[in-house]
Amino acid sequence: MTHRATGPMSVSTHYDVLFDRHPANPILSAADWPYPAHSVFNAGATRLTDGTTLLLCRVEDRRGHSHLCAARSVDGVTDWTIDPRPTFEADPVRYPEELWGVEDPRITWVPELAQWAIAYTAFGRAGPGVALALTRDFRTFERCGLVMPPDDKDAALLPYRVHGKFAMIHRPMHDSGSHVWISYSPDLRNWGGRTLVLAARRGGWWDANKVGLSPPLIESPRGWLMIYHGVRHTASGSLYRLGLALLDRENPATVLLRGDAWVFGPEAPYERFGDVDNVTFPCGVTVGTDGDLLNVYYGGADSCVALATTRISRLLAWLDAHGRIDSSN
Ligand code: BMA
Repeated sequence: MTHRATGPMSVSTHYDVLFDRHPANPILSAADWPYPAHSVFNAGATRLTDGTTLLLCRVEDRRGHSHLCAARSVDGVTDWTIDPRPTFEADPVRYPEELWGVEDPRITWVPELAQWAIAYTAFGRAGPGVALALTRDFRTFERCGLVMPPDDKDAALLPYRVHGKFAMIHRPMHDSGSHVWISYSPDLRNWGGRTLVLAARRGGWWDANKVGLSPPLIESPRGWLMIYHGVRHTASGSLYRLGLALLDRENPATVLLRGDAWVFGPEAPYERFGDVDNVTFPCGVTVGTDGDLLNVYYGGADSCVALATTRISRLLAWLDAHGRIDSSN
């Protein structure tokens, strides 16, 4: 029997392929921008009432600071209409925590408020923290200010209250490791009841030391589906890959299943090479009209926006086959 040499650049046929990269990838980059931009990546995503896909892209300028800019497309892949100027900029005079920019938005439609809530990283002198803003149209925004003090990021609001309170997934950073937590609030401004949800593993695991929510939690018939990123530190830098977990619908602090293997990671050139090599970093998803198709929008190597598609049912089936209840070590 002959063996063909396969390096890490090639797709292994021995693991399930859960996500299909769109052939048009990368779908957006700085070259598409109507005003000077250094890089465009890590976009939040939602569908507007008329079915248009809206991406709220992180745009980095040549100062190294980021702002957010909306891009709209009927099919969610091509013909993007990009706002001619920044849609949501840092406001460091009124919000000093935004001194060095706003990054990595996660968008949640909140039926109770009839508004979208955008959780984003506010980067200031004290480090990255989590801030929240509300909008009805992605043109005007009401800021709630800093809701999780530094160092904290990778946050998204849940669309519904949990036991009477708003709930937010976030990722505080600690010397002991950076883990996924949930916090609760009666009014979106005051937060407490912090509870650990998903811990980074240790040692040689792909998700050792640092994990974080990627897109907002995805509602499924079985509970909240979580796509999270795990960071592996190597001699030549960090590897940002994605894993899956399923959280209890009524009590999202409870992990029902967590996979051991990562399910998506840097392979394509636009994921392997960029400002930060070897990064796949989704901040948003949209769900198809069938309630199952999942469009995952992700940053490639901190340099572009790319799209991968999958099915919620496919991810749940994989978790049933490969997930464990207690898989924290
Ligand atoms: C994380 C975040 C992301 C970024 C990633 C890789 O900590 O800051 O915005 O894509 O690092 O650089």
